[in-house]
Amino acid sequence: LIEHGGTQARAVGQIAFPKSGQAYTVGLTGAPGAGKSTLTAGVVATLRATGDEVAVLAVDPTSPFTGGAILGDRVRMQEHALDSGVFIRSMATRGHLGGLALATPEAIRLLDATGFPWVLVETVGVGQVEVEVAGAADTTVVVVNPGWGDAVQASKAGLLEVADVFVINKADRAGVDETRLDLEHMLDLASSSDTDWRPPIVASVASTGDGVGDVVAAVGDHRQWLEAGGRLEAKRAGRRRAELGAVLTERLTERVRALEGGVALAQAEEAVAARRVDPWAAADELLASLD
Ligand SMILES: Nc1nc2c(ncn2[C@@H]2O[C@H](COP(=O)(O)OP(=O)(O)OP(=O)(O)O)[C@@H](O)[C@H]2O)c(=O)[nH]1
Ligand SMILES: [Mg+2]
Repeated sequence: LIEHGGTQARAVGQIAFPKSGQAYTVGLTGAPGAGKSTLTAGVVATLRATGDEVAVLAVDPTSPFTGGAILGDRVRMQEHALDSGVFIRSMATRGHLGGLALATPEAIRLLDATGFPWVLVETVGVGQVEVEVAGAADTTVVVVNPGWGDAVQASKAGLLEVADVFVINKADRAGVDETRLDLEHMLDLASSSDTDWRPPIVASVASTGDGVGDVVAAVGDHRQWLEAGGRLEAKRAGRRRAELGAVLTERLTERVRALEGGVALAQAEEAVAARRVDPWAAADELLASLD
């Protein structure tokens, strides 16, 4: 329902909101094929070993009626398919007007409200919305691979800013040290103060499970840091504020969209085309007519 958006999604959201706020959310993002799903499966296994239940949202930005990625995720997370303590959903927006940016927080809240103590969100770190979605977690894990340039690509994609933990996955390949140096260097340039959190850099081989425990430990360290001094609550409050802004914009866009095909808009277009009115004045008039 949430993927489709509309009034039913709202009804679900209204029930979920007051029951939410307990789950810890972890975003995992990085370039296509970096090993996010494999790593996520490993993280799920580690968390399950403590007895905690885990929900995974694999956000698929590529297709509104998603195809390939779902199959891939199912295969990579197959070991958890029969575990009733694990919920895995590959999510596409289908019809939600606000797109992934608005649908994902609602989906996370629902999973939170149903009692999962952990919600993991995997997105491909290409595109502003996907990075934004992954960054809107309590802890964001950015996955890169060894080799010159991968860290630079991550930086260009805006992943540096959202990273709380860096993982150099596929550490069975050459170039781990170079990538670590690249990341350290970029963190040096970006660091603003000594009291800020400096993202740790962890190496892993997700396909064998090596280092996955270190990734979970680094997430735990960041969580502890956030929970000290009320940082976690402040971060979540900031997120809700940003969400309000996005919802407002979306609601206004919906109302403007409702003008399409109507007489008022056609007349305004005609007036602007004929130079009788300037575009700003025409827009103000149309907006006033919405009320
Ligand atoms: N050598 C090696 N291969 C790995 C490692 N981790 C994952 N892989 C392989 O890399 C490929 C991609 O892994 P995925 O987990 O699907 O990567 P992803 O980032 O989720 O990919 P997308 O969701 O398609 O962007 C698969 O064939 C994995 O088996 C690793 O640590 N070392
Ligand atoms: Mg994947």
